Amino acid sequence: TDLRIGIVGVGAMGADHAERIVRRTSGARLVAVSDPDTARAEELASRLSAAPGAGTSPSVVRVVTDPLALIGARDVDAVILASPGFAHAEQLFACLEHGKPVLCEKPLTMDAASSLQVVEAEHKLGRQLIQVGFMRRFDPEYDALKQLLDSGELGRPLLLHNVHRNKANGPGFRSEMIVRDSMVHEVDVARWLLDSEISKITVHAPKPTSSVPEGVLDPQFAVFEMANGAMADVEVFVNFQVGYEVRCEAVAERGSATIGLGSGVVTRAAGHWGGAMPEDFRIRFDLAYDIEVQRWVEAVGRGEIDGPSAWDGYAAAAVCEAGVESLSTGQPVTVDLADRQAVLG
Ligand code: ISE
Repeated sequence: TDLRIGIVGVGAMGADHAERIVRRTSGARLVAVSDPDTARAEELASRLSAAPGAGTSPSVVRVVTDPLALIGARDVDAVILASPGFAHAEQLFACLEHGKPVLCEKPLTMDAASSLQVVEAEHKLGRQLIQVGFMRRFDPEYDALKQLLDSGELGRPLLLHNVHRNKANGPGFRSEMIVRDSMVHEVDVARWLLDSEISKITVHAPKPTSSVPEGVLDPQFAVFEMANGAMADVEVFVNFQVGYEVRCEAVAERGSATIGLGSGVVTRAAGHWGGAMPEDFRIRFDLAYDIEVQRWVEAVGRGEIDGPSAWDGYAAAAVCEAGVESLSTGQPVTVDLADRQAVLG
């Protein structure tokens, strides 16, 4: 039987996941959606109720106005949270209370303290119900880079250079959000690829691009110091104007490896070479999201998670909190991370 999924929040990301569940995920069925914009939720529900699905049964998607009612609904086996970060804490606690597995889009919560409470509450239950939507771990290019580094072929990784650019973001995408919603991906990538916690973060910002409102610091330039001695630098530029671009070069003792140089066709013609740039992350990471959700559905069937845990979400929140502080002072900030052993035993 299909895993019956409810989605909270059907903005850009939630609607993308809804399509994915209905059209491209096997062993899963979308049964309910919730969004403060009821008209948007109704439109999606009726469109997808008619859609031919990849699952074994046709989807009949209903709208549940109250997100907590959706989480508690008896016919919802598992939840995808694609609501804004500030709504996550309450919704995650509801998932834990009802014993519902949840794939939570980043950030886990808005600050380290509430993220740690989530980790502790889940730990008390004795089983992992929360997976965090750091989908880059499922991107075939990142995955290949991780395997290459883990193989030891290039020797010990010394540093990472990361570039993360968006075509544009609304004026509401403030400096702190650039850290918590965008840079958070590199925070997770660095922890995962380098297999170490981030112990110190410094976030600098050059004189901002003229495409942002007064007071918004875009682009930003961060340095992560890892507990194991490696380092990473990150450029995050969320109003690049040109298109979506995510690159990572790992430099190790005996070589380096770069990903994100442009998938698809690179042409050479008329004195130029190049390819197309995707509009946004839904296009660039389409396959990563498909793999993430398919593997999550299968893991939930086994009573497990298969990807970044609540701890990973908490660690990222703690780093971003320090990052926001560093952005305002320009000084390095030591990350105050709870002792993993003490929390998780
Ligand atoms: C967005 O929220 C994402 O998750 C994208 O992956 C990221 O590239 C973008 O900067 C964020 O705004």
